[in-house]
Amino acid sequence: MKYTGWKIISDEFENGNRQSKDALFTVGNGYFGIRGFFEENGEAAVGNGGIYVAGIVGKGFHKSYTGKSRELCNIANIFRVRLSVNGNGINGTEVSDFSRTLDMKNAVYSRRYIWNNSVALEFSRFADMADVHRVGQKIVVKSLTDNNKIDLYALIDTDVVNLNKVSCEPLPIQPGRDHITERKIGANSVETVLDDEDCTRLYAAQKVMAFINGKPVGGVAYADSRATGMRYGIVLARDDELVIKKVAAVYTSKYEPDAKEETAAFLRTDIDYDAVFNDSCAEWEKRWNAANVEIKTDTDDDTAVRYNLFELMCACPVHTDKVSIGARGLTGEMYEGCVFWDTEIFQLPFFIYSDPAAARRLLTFRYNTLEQARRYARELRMEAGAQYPWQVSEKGIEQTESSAGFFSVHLMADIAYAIKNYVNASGDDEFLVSMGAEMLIEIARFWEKRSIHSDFDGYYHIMTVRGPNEYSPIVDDNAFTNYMAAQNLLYAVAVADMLESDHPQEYKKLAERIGFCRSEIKKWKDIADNLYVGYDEKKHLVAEYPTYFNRYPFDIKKYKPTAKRILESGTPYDFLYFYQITKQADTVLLMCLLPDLFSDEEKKAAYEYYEPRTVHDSSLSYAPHAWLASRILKTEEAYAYFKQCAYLDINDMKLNAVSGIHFANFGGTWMSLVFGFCGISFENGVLKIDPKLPEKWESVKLNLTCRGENIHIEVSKKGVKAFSLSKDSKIKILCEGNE
Ligand code: IFM
Repeated sequence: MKYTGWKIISDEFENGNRQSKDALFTVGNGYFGIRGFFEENGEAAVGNGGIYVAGIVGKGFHKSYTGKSRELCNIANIFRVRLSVNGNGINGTEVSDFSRTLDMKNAVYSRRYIWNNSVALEFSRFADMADVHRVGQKIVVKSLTDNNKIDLYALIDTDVVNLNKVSCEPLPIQPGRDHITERKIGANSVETVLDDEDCTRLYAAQKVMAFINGKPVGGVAYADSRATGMRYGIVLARDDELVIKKVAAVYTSKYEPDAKEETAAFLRTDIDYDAVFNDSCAEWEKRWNAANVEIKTDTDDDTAVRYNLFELMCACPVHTDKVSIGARGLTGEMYEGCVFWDTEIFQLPFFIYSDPAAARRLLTFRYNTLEQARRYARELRMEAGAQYPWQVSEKGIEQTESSAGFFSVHLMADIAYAIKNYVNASGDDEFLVSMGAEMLIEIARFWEKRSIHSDFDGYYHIMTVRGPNEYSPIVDDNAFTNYMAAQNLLYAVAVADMLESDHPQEYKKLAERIGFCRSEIKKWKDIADNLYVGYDEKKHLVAEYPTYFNRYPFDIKKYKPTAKRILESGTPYDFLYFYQITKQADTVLLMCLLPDLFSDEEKKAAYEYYEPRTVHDSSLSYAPHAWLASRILKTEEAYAYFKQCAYLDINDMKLNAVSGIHFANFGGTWMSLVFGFCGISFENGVLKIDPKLPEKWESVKLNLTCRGENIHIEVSKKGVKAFSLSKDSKIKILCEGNE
């Protein structure tokens, strides 16, 4: 892999094993996620791609714990190309000078190679950030020899199947299911019906233009039973260049009520590819202005971090709050586009501080699914409150394949934590009044039902939970869960008080609507003050859960000799309960999220105890380790963990990027840099910067959005420079303790 600041480039052709890097080269705009697949022929069924549209799913076949299961759906291939040169279809042999590039500045993925020493080919594509329903594709065929007879079809092809859900198994990926039940093939447009419960209709249309040496050239309309488009039969002399420029648009009946009309309108409009591309670049420029991080270093870290941020922005819905970002975004079918706590705890902070409107939309998704969460709580026999499903579909329905989701209740705390985080940084009180307060009250009610008072020891206990450490699937008093729950309860009390005093009308309406009564608050305070957490006084050590210390030691090196998870090296899942083994950051993460509740001594004790017992069998583990290690001044150890985050997918360190890249980790990379190395925190209008940069970095420059102000920060070995770009800044900045 080559890194050039704004670009990452791979020149490995990897014939037969090509899909392993497809997810890595995904471009998107929150509506589309488009893997880096090859659009030209020669890829057989798995060459379909995937192109995913947020919230567009087909009928599922795996067993979900509740509800109907569904699969993220690979839509019609709007980039399909059939190409032959002198009657020979181009294929994976006779390829030279191959490279594929992700240009993150303009959000373009391109590939180039020479085929059979006769033509130089370049394919590039982008998902339009200015109008998210659109994509652009450009194909350049340059003749390297005389009289090359080119036959090129630029198509929309409905002959697609999903990739396979279990595609983290050894390559090549096996083709999955065809989710299209009906196809209407028109002239440069298709209408497909999916097999989901809504029988979603998906409309795709395209406009194609062709040029030889810059001069427009006509094509012939083409259609068969599955595909439609334009065909160009052309003879190229040496050095002649055929350029195809295409803009395609997709609308769906699930989210766009006028989908059919919108598609027809697109076909009627004159579309200028270059203008569409320029508008998209202009949108990306705005995003980068707010989000870019520059690291001065002689390593590749600057580009690698940018890659993490780029993919986060590609996955974030800008067009709706009816969907959120899945654990693997729209880059693969693992977890089927479902949303976990990954969004609130790991991804959201980046958006809170770079694009608060996007952060608000992501939280609004939780508000939009609050009713389903209430229903889920009742199904689970909880008489009050809301339980958000652990692995949730776009409709707010549980998709976890086992009952494990039921126990992963820290999600409620994570959502409430995220609301507080967002409101603190954005100052968006309107969100708190109109949506946040209701979610917080329902979550507080959930904790009230979930905590049990013991007359034996006088404490409240939250029993039978799965904390972030999923290798201890059912424990009592997980410290992460209990601490976070207590904070939620206190915040819910504060917000209810604020609402009653500052917004009495809204308070009254809400209280009536959800039957809320002040007397509930008393109990919340009592629970928050008396929730039990195991603690070793002598060692200043917080217990992940009280019986953790009594379990058997586990020899990680022996049982996890490779990067593969422990389970894949033959240790049965049920055996793991016996051991002091932590799948992913748990207490370590807690110390990062609530740093003011723990002393430096406790942070150090937690890191030193749990780090050697953590197997990092989840991509959510490295970032909290980098973050906490940097805060306790183990800077080089922190840097080693940071490297695992920043390059996790680029180097396919989890050996499963093929089934989708890891979005929690992308957010984790940002957090370990901003909150960890730069030591940035923002609370109650005060921005603190207390950095400790790794040896290999000379400086870091970044912008943060706090309470509507744009703050520019430069951290270097020599010191810190930070200022607000607003004239009447209300933010107090403390650099290493100095105002
Ligand atoms: O949410 C995570 C979980 O913490 C670990 N397993 C994968 C999930 C999705 O990323």
